[in-house]
Amino acid sequence: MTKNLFPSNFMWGGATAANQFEGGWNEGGKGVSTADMCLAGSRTTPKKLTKTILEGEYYPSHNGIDFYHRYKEDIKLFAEMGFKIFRMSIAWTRIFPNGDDVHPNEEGLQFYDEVFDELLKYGIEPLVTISHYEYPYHLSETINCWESRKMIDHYTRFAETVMNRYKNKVKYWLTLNEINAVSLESAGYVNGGMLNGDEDVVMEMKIEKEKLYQALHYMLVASAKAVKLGHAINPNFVMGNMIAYITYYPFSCHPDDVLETQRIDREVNLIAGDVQVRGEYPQFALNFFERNGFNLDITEDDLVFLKQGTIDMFTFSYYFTATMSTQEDAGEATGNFIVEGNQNPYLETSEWGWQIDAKGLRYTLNQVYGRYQLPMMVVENGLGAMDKIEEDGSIHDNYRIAYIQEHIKEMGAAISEDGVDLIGYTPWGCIDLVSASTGEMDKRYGFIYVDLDNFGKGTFDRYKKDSFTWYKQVIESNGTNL
Ligand code: BGP
Repeated sequence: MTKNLFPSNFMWGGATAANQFEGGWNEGGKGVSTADMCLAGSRTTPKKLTKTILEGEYYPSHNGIDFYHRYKEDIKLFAEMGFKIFRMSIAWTRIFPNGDDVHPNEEGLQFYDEVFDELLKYGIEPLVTISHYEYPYHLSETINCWESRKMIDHYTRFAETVMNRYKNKVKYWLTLNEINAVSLESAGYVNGGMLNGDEDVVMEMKIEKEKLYQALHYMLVASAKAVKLGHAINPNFVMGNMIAYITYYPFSCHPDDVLETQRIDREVNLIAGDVQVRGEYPQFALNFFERNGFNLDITEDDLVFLKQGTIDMFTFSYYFTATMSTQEDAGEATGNFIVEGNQNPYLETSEWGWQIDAKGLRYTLNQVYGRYQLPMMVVENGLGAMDKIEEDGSIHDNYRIAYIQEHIKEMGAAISEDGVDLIGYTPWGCIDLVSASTGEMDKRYGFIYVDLDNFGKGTFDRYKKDSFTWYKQVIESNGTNL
């Protein structure tokens, strides 16, 4: 036993997203989402994205891991681990099947009523991402989602509808998942719902940077409007953002590397974060837009909305760090297609090229808290790994335990030694689910194993991994028994 580093009301839990685990894609009046159009292996490189649902092809979001039908069983397992909080998202197309429908779909609204009731029955606080990596596909086809300003109204109507409906059941809300990721070229479709306009079934992602930052702007305005609405609907709401926080280190102490690191940190993390916390673009963002010749549609009204919708809590996902250099001989590229930069020779790398860096989490928490002084939650973190299920149904995932253990230690240090106001931790994919980047099942994060393979074959049965028992004990001891 070590000393207690976490406050007694620290919120331990886990995180999921509807498009990656719910399934029931065409049940209960649900419409087709952007995620529903992706074949396995195609989530961020939608070359195989189809305009029609092809007979006999496997679309991982269609069944997900079938939370839609098994939520009672799953929530019971979360409760057994002692979850205080559970992060999930609402499938937009369950509520507004086409995105621009006149009335919401009552059956969809009822589904989440039941899920929230089930969570509350066990004393688990829902943490709801209003929109996580899926949009009504109809809006992609008609207005190209976040390429269009019209999306702001569609989103705010959806947000208002769900916040009103669940105002007595949900207190913690996140507006848009990994909002800053839309500016990364690999995420224009997955996070922006943007097609490239190609009429053909086969698409290449060639969305220009300007369009991506324009999309980010519209999303920031939509997020601010949702925050403002949320505060009006229930003053007790805690409204948060959600940033894919990518911490970069200078590859060397060469001042050019340091400046390069500062540049990318600003472009990737700080533009969105500053706007959501401070309600205005920092000067470096405006200079960046100008330097690149971006002619963005940013109106005076937008600037007012940004000011009125600043967040109460800063949340982010944290998986890896990267290094930046201006030198030609700075070593290998990250091996992680999501980020640019170089490998860090001091870190180990996951099977998917993500460099594991627990101390980097402590550093990141301090950076963010030092900049914004808001309560924070780490709402995604974890190790994607292949698991082996033994004949007796056990799964010995000591590598996952080691990963999370190290990250928890660093969070504890950030709280107790550095004074960071961290209020919760929801590791990603607390139950195995479909990977966002690969669209496959074998990149698993869960404490709970789901019998399902990359081709949709399996019983969907749930098994407790070794990490299940371990995490239960971590929560029970409030992070002292690691
Ligand atoms: C984040 C997303 C999640 C998620 C996670 C892990 O970027 O918000 O939806 O899946 O990353 O990524 P992956 O599934 O690609 O391993």
